[in-house]
Amino acid sequence: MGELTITKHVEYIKSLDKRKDLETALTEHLRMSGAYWGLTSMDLMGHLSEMDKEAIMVWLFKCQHDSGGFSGNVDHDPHILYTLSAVQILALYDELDAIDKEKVAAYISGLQQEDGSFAGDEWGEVDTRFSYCAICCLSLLKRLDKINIRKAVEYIASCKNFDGGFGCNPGGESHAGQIFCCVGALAIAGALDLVDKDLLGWWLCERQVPSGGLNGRPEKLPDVCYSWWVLSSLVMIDRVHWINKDKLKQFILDCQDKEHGGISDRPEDAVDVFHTYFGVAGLSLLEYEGLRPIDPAYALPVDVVDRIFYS
Ligand code: GRG
Ligand code: ZN
Repeated sequence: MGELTITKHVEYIKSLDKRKDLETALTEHLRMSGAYWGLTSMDLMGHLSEMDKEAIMVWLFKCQHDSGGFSGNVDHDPHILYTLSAVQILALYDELDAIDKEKVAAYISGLQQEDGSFAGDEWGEVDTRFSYCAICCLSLLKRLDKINIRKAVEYIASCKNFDGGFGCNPGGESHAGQIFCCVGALAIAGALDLVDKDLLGWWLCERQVPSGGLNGRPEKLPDVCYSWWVLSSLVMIDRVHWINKDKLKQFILDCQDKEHGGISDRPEDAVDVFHTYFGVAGLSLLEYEGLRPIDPAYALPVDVVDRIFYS
């Protein structure tokens, strides 16, 4: 089996800040999530201290709005996706006490709808991704009591399909990304009994293709990011032994740019920070030597989650 070229990936992530190319321009609006992906990868590889915490904190606070929500970058509109990323970054840096938690919690609870679902922002798009963001974020802030959690769980349960999977809305097709969101939210809410574990586990392990990689739906191509969406869901429902772990490890390692660092969606494609994070996070779930363990529900290193809840 090949090796994870940690030193190269660390250099790749450190170089992202200095780049001014097309990829940087295209992802400008979601920089908060990009920062979370890069910083979490660095922490899992044991190199977080090499990032400029001071500068990151100054920029992060510039992205907070009067509503309490965070935007993807300075001068953009707040959204629940970036609010979660900002809170996750603060958790990584043990700086959750540096924000007004009540204010952030009020922003999130204001997005809950009558049926228990969540809108992503003031424009009102509803999606189970946002249910996950709300529940994960409020749990990290210890403010789950600010929403109607019973209704939030009922809404997620209403998005469950005949195949055991979950979609973005009631009746929406099962997709591994949405399954992570629904299973993760139910895990945090203590409601995993609502998941049909054998049925869902079967659907999820069927995502492994002959190359060892995982896809997000039947008939689709494998992609490194599903090493997170699918694998974390399998771990949460205790069915990870239903896939071939060594073949998946090999697929992720084959997607590395061993010369310049970074991981791509499929072998030979161009690398990006999103797939670098999901490759490293997937290998961490597979207990790859030299990586720190990641929590499958909070998508943060286990010791960060332990520090919040057990110290
Ligand atoms: C903290 C890890 C973390 C996440 C925050 C944003 C979010 C919550 C979750 C997103 C879940 C999701 C829907 C992921 C799927 C992303 C993706 C690869 C979409 C592409 O889907 P298709 O169907 O592509 O267009 P395929 O792979 O099927 O060809
Ligand atoms: Zn992908």
